[in-house]
Amino acid sequence: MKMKKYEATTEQQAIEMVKNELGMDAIILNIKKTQPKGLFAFFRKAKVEVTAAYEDKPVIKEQKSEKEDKTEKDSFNKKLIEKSSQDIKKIAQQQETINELEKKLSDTEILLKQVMQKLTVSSHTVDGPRKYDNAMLQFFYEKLISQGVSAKITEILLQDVENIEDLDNLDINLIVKVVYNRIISILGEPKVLKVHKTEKNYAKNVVFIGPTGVGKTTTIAKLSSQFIFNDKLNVGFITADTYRIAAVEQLKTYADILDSEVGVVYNCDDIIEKINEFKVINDVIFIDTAGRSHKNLENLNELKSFLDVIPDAEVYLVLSITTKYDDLLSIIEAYSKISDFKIIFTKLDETSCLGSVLNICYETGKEISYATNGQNVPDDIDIIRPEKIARDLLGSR
Ligand SMILES: Nc1nc2c(ncn2[C@@H]2O[C@H](COP(=O)(O)OP(=O)(O)OP(=O)(O)O)[C@@H](O)[C@H]2O)c(=O)[nH]1
Ligand SMILES: [Mg+2]
Repeated sequence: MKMKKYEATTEQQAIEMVKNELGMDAIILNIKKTQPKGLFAFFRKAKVEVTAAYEDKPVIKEQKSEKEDKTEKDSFNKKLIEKSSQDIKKIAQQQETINELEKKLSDTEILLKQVMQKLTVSSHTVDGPRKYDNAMLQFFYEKLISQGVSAKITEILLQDVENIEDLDNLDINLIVKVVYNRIISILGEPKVLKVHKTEKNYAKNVVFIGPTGVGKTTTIAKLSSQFIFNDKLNVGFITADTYRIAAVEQLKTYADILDSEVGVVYNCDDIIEKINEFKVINDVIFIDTAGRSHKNLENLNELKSFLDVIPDAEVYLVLSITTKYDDLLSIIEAYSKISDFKIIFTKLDETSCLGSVLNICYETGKEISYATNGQNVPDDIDIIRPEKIARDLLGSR
């Protein structure tokens, strides 16, 4: 096959030229209108360029009579017009198919983008940080995450805001208010240790348990000081921590300052005996225990049998807020198996991330009570203030 281009002022003329020269079998490949360019283009006419393909063999024209020639020419012209209109139709159909394909492609592209977007959103919620379209929501999301609030709970906190209509015109104060209230409701009402002057032969038994070095003994000293100095109550101390060298001495030092008595116990019988002795003269007995790893089941079981013999024990699990959140959860889970308890958080002065407090309240449903924020006895302790934690988490100390 060979190709040749023909130029004429109309499409019809160009096709006629093709068929005349190359014969009826010539195929029209393309029809292009060319606009005149350059200076004086306005005065020149548009042209039509036709590209045709033909078999590479000469078209032999026989000598015919004038009449034969005319009839042949007429029928040739008729066929030519038919053929060229068929060619034009074919090209138009091809163009239509191309247009349809292009539309389908662009529809598929849009669909693909939507799927990708959905995939990104869901993968963010499962594996990584969530991305919010709204800049203010994104800001609060990052703020809460940086405070140690888990991604799951942060999303829960922002859910109420997300549901607000007209999100784009949100007032920042409204977001703060909504999230603040949600934090307060998750933290709940902190539980204070209530001790009253009691009749003889009754004392409240308050036990402190928890991992090693979290501040159990120091917290006992802080809390008991308040009852002795502010409420003028009689306080007795019992320690079951006979494992760590100087543990007894540590509690005795505080007890001496507070002018109180310390009893040391080694087993379950000892503790029952000591409680019976102390309850006669005291309103409250603070019982210190040895720090126990939550992974040591034998030690935890030993602690459990100890707790089981203490009448009406009010138990506090002491946790350092500096402990990794996942470990805090494991500690709470392990200790939950041996007793019910309220939580005291220590060492708040050593971190600026209070997210774990909120996470724990949400995930475990445990009640919270006190927070300590320094080594000073008796001052560095206070009831947990949910409003203060909410303010800290929202970055408005
Ligand atoms: N920074 C800071 N240190 C604290 C706080 N509470 C306790 N500590 C310190 O933590 C260390 C351990 O305190 P303890 O009271 O002995 O801890 P414990 O839980 O009784 O320890 P074990 O009996 O060995 O399990 C001491 O140096 C305390 O002064 C607090 O709120 N902030
Ligand atoms: Mg101790």
